[in-house]
Amino acid sequence: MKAAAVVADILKREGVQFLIGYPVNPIIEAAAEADIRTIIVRQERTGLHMADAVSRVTSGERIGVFAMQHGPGSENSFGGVAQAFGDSVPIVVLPGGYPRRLLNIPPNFSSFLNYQHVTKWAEQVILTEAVPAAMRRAFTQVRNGRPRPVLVELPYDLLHDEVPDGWTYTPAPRLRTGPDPRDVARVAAALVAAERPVLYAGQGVHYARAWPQLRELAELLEAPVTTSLQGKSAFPETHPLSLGSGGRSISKQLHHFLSNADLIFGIGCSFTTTSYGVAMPNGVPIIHATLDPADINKDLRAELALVGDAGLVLDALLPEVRDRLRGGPRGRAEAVGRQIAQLKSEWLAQWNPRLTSEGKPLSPYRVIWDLLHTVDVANTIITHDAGSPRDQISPFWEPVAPLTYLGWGKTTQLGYGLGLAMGAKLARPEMLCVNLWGDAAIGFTGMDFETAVRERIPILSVLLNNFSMAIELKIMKVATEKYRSTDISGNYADFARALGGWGERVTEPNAIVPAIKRAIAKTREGTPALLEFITEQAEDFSIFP
Ligand SMILES: Cc1ncc(C[n+]2csc(CCOP(=O)(O)OP(=O)(O)O)c2C)c(N)n1
Ligand SMILES: [Mg+2]
Repeated sequence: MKAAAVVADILKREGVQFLIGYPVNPIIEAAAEADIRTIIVRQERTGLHMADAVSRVTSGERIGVFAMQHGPGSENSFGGVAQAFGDSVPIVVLPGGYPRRLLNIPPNFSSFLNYQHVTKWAEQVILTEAVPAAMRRAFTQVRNGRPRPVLVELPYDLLHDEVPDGWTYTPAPRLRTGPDPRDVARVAAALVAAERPVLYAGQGVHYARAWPQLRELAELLEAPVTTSLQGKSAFPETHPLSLGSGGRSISKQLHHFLSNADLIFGIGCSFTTTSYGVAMPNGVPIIHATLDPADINKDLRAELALVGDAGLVLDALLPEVRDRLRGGPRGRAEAVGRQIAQLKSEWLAQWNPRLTSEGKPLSPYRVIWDLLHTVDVANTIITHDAGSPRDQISPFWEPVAPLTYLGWGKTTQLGYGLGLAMGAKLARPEMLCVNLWGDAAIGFTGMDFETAVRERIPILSVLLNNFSMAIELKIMKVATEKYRSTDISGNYADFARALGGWGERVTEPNAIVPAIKRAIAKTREGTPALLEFITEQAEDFSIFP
C-alpha cells in the first residue's frame, strides 16, 4: 500500500468520518478512495476551525482532522492551528511536506519546525515504514492529557511510496487520570466548610462529559455555578443555581457572588488570565482541579489542587462531600437561588430597554434576545465571534444542554465562528448551528459560506452589520475622525445569495423574528442562510469594573 492509503486506512480505523482539507495533498484522494467524506474549503483556516468543532461537539470522541499541502497550504494554516492551541482543542493536522530531497532546505517551509509552539506534538516522517507508528503517536497524544493540536508532516514524495507489507495498527486508547485520594479528602472538607463557595467550570467538564456530576456537586453543596466561556453550557443556565458564564461581560449575579465568595472551586479550567474571561477576585482562596499540572499555580495560586480528568475528580469528590454533609442538605439552596433570581431580575430590568429596543439601526441586543426566544435553545449550537458580538451575546444566551454553546477566547481570531458552526453541523446534523459575527469578522472567512452551500452544510449565520469595527471606536478616535479607519462596508445578504445561499437584510425591529423563522426553514431544506442585521455601533457592555 502507498503511504497515503495507509494514512487514510488509519484515519478510518480511528473513526474519522470527514477529512477536511485543501489540495494538494495525496491523503485527500486516498481518503476518498477509503470512503471518508472529503470536504474542501476555500481557505485552510476555516477547515481547521471545522475540524476543531468536530472535536469540541463530540467531547473529543471524534477527532477533527485537517490535511493541506506543503508550503503555502501549511503557511496559511497557522491561524487555525494557533486558535485550537490557544483554546485547547484536540485536532490532528496533516500537512504535506516538501519532497524529501528539499525538505529541510531554506526557504522551504517546515511544518515540523514552525508549528512547535502551537502543537503539543509535531513530527516529520521521512521513512514510509514509520508512518503507522507516527500516526499511532499522534492519535495517542491527541486523545490523552491536555487536549491540543498534534501534527504529522508527511512529505509529498513519501506519500506516493509503498509502505512495506506487514504493518499493523491498533486505534489509540483514551486513558483517564484520577486525583490523589488524600487531596480529594482535603478539598471535600474545604468545600463543605465554605459558607459562600462558587463553582467555576471550564471546558474540562465538556471533554469529560462530567455534566451530571457537576450538577450533583452544585446541588449537594447548594453552591452557585459559573463557567468560563469555553465551559459555557456545562451547567444549565436556567438552573436556579446558575450565575451565567464568565467572559469579558458578565451578569450582575455573577459579579455579586464572585465578589462575595469565600472559596472558588475551579473544575476543568486553567484559570488563565485573559481579557475574555471573568477575573477571579483578589484574596479569595482557590481550589484548582484540572487535567494539566502545568496550569496549577500558573496565573493564580491554588490553596489546594487536584490533578485529573474532571469526571474522575468529581466522581471522587461526590462521596467525600456527601459523607461530610452527613446525609442532609443544609437548606441554603433556596436562599441562594432567591438571591440569584433577585439580582438577575434587577440586571435584566436594567438591560431590558436594550434587549427589547425598537430603535433603528437595530440594537444588537434586540437581535440576540429575539434569536434566543425564537430558536429551540436545547437543540441549537451557537457560537460567537471576536469583537462586540461575543461580549453582547455571552451574558444573555442561556444554554440549557451541554455543548450547545461553543465559547472561545484564549486567542480571538476574527472569523473563527463560521467554521465552528459548520463543523458543529457536520458532527451534529440534527441541531440548528448558528454563528453570530460582525462585519469585520466576515471579512476574514466569509468566502467559506460558499463551502457551506456547496457541501450542503446548512448553518444559520447571523451577521451584525454596523459598517464598523465598533469595538475599536474608543481606541481609534483620531484615526476614525481623520481617516475613517474603523469604517468598513458591504452588502452581505447579497453576498450570501451570490454564493448560492439564502440571504436577507433586516432593518426593522419587527422583521427580526419572521426573518429568523424563514432562515431556519431554509436551513431545514439544506440551504445555509445568512441574516444581515443592520445594527447600531453599540458601545455598551455588561462589564463590571
Ligand atoms: C485576526 C484578528 N485580527 C484582529 C483582531 C482584533 N479585533 C478584535 S474585534 C475587531 C473588530 C470587530 O469588528 P466587528 O466584527 O465588525 O464587530 P463590532 O465590534 O463592530 O460589532 C478587531 C479588529 C482579531 N480579533 N482577530
Ligand atoms: Mg462591526
